[in-house]
Amino acid sequence: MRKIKQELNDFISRGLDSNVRIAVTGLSRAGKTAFITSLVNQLLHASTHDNLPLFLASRDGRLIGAKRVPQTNMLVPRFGYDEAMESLNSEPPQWPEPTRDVSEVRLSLKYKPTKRYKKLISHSSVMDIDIIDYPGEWLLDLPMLNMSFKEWSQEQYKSLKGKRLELAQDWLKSLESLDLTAELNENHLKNVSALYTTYLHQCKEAGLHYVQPGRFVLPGELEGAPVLQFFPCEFPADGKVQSNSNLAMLAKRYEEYQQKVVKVFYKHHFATFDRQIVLVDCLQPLNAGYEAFHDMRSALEQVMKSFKYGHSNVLKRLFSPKIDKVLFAVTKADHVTPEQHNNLVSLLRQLVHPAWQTTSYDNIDMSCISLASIKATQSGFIEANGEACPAIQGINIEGSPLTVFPGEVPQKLPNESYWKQQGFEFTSFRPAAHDPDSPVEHIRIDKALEYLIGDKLK
Ligand SMILES: Nc1nc2c(ncn2[C@@H]2O[C@H](COP(=O)(O)OP(=O)(O)OP(=O)(O)O)[C@@H](O)[C@H]2O)c(=O)[nH]1
Ligand SMILES: [Mg+2]
Repeated sequence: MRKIKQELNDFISRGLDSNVRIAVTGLSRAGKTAFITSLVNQLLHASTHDNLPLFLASRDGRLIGAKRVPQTNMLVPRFGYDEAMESLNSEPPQWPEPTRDVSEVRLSLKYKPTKRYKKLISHSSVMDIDIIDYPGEWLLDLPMLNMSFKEWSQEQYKSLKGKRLELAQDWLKSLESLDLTAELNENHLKNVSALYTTYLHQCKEAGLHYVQPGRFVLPGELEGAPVLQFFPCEFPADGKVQSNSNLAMLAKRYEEYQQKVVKVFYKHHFATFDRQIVLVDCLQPLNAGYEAFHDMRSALEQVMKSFKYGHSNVLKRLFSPKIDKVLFAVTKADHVTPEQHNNLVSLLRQLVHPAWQTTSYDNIDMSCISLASIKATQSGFIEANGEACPAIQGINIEGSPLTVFPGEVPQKLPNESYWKQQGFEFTSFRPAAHDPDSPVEHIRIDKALEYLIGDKLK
């Protein structure tokens, strides 16, 4: 009898709370895997440790516990939490492997509700959270939905300047030997596409993140598929596209990419998200230079357009919006001393606010924070010239102990001459060794949690 009552209670409370789907994105290496790993790790330890003081349900002792449960979406690969923890717990500790595709993990949170109607039904409620990891590069493809192959090609040619033009040389040369109007030669198209893909990869390696099509650099399960074998090209002067020509095939693949890759992502994944966190690594483009920094700004502006679906006809036609909160978080804050954290947030705001403010985002709340998912350094002070200077201490990637003042983070977007004069050099650190029975050390993961799900645990 007691068991039936308990099951009934669980059923009712689950029915009331349902679940929240939190999407985690960011351009490659932004820190998505580290963030999800830490978030899961923190929640699993929350009932036994005081590790989340800024997450009110936890601080107030209302979070009874969290456990991992099997995900219900069978079509999406499982997020590799165990593999990531294994890397962090290895000797010496390692960062988790880079990931290339969408994946998800589900947690079930049991908590004491504060809302009266919930309390009347049961002393405790259950909320499932799905955390989804997907590459931010996929959001860069959105404008392609509004462009024909010809228009898209023209846009891509326009962007061939500076570093991009330099990197594009091999691909552009290979295009010279391709007759677009000639009869289809699949092998030739494959070879030129390979060079275009290499060019996009090289852009990313040079710190230029705004690349299209996004799947070319992060193909996931589509690796090698013909739908990823096209490239922008200059149309014949008369604009005619002969059937069965190389050009006709390129245009066909582009359309297939729009329909079967871009639209499918928005319809089957994006449409299901309730909350979104966009992770941004500001330090990598600061290290890389002026062009990289401004390129990241364009990429972020592009990413933001996906949250503008209230006004976007393309997205409106595809699905009805669900995301009502977006959190932008600058990651790896433990690379700099704590008094620089405000500057990190201020820099992030400058990247995000102009684009956010010029568009009215229907009923979407937005906030910016800085965080470190997995703290790799300890902060303190060192004495220099008789004065106490802030510093961080950790083990660098090569395995040597390092104590440094990593430098100031500019509060505002620096101009080009700033890089010419001094530049930046933020060092990478190994994750810190930690006791597997304790949660990993973090900075403000709890603040992110409060923003993302605090209101749902009332
Ligand atoms: N110090 C420090 N470094 C971090 C932190 N989070 C991520 N990193 C560094 O950033 C790298 C990339 O982090 P990931 O979590 O793998 O980033 P990702 O966005 O999942 O990367 P992809 O899967 O390649 O797209 C790691 O290998 C670390 O070197 C952090 O909290 N602190
Ligand atoms: Mg990853």
